[in-house]
Amino acid sequence: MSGIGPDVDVVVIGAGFAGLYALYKLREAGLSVRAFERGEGVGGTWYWNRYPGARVDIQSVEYMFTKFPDLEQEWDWTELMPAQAEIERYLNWVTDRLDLRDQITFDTAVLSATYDDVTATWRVETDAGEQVVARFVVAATGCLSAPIEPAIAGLHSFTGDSLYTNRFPKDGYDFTGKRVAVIGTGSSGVQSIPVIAEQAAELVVLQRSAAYTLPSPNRPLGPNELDELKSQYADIRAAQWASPVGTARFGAVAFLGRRTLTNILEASWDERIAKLDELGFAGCFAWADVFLDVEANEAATRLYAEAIKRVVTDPRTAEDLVPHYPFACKRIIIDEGYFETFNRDNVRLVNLRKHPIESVVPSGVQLEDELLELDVIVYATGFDAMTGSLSRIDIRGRGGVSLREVWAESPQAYLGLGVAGFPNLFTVTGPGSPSVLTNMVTSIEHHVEWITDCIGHLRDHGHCTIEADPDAQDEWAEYVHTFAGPIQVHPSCTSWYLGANVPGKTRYYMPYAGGLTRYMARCADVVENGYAGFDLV
Ligand code: NA7
Repeated sequence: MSGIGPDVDVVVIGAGFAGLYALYKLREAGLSVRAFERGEGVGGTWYWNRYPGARVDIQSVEYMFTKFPDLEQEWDWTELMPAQAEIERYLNWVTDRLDLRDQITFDTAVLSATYDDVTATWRVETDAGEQVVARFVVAATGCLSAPIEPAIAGLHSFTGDSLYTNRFPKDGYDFTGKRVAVIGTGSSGVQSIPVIAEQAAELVVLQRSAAYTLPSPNRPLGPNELDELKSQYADIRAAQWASPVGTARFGAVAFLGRRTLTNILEASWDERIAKLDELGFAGCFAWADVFLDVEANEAATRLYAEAIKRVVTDPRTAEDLVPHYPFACKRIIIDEGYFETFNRDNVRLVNLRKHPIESVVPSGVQLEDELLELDVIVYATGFDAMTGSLSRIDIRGRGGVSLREVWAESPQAYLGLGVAGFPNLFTVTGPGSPSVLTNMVTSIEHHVEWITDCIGHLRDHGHCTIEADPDAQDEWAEYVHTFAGPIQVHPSCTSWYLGANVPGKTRYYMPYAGGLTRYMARCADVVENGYAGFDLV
């Protein structure tokens, strides 16, 4: 650490999609940058979540950086929707092609970041004992990177293998011949269960809330298909950037493109069933009113129960697999053979609402009415989303105020990018950003470019600091709330969008659901009006 002035212009925390792009753009802008990454490699979410079956729900040709026309021609995707390993390979390739690796300190977590009012700098401290003073901090810490440990008694008493989907062993795990339980049926559970079932001797799925999941349209890209797509990249990019969700080709929700204007509430049961016959699971939701109206949503769930019955042969299991909260209040899952897995002889579903877990014990899981003897427990129990990764760092802004404490009360960030009281701290995909409701890569590119331009503006105009104005932040938060409809904030919804999956976390709808295009226009407007809502000093 130098005695006078900062060591670097910017510290970037994280080396996933956001951190890598931030590193590239900030360096391109002529700024000195250091990045710290907790993992041993790049990838962020795609580094840690290497559980069997992990796959993105966006088409590969849109789940990549969009601003490198030469580079994108060189990268060959093999599937319509890539699996974790391929995305991780892509990010490593990009890192090397853009020559970013040397600027990243791996295997190093940032423990604290403290703002100094006098020098207008941040002192960043790592778990390796290093201290770096920077003018700006760009938190590229991801929305789904702070794992939650499930509140289950005796968790650490188990003498078999405990695995976590969100930090799955790097060399994989062989479930062959093992008695396995998976706890959690969100995206990670639903994607890993069919793969584990194929290997395990016995698999028990411990389900607290049933999942809404749709069959994945994934397939290998056919011969010449990628060449054809590459020749259209310019058009694909234009369509992507014009789309409110940052993806024009719709991976998981392809059925949305086939949505009719018919309301499910105006359709007879026979008409609803006809839609199921035509579209399968997607037919439950291909109605105009399902995403807007709670009653319509309930009708869709009844149709979904019918769709499950068509696949799952055991009636009690089929019934237990029906969710009891609105469709699309949580992120829609895509799966490969999830419901079919429950027809296997070695797979059993336990409905935890009827048979709660008492505790984990040395030999397995003790339910209220049964002991499950196990060799392996897989926890697919989720994240402290959107705020958790930053709240776990001791971040102190003006006057020593703690971001953790500020966000515990109300997780707000102006435009999702900056927090009042924390000058020169940028939160890529922070609460109040469209991020998780869009293609993350597209949103990340937008946010990072906005931040880079902003820092360039400050430098060019001789400003030392930028800080969100508390009133502007409040107004933004109110505006963000206008987009959270009755489905998203339904009392029965325990989504991570609401923070409702974390015991004790304030129930607060965090992402901006107004669409990326509208959001980008607003961000541009803020800039045109001299960074309206921010104080520049
Ligand atoms: P999710 O979607 O938060 O799912 C976590 C699952 O774990 C969910 O089914 C939870 O049930 C369950 N869970 C959590 N704690 C417990 C305890 N204590 N006992 C039993 N079951 C529990 O996380 P994922 O990793 O699957 O997916 C996160 C995102 O990654 C996903 O949305 C995609 O965007 C990609 P609950 O629903 O809380 O009743």
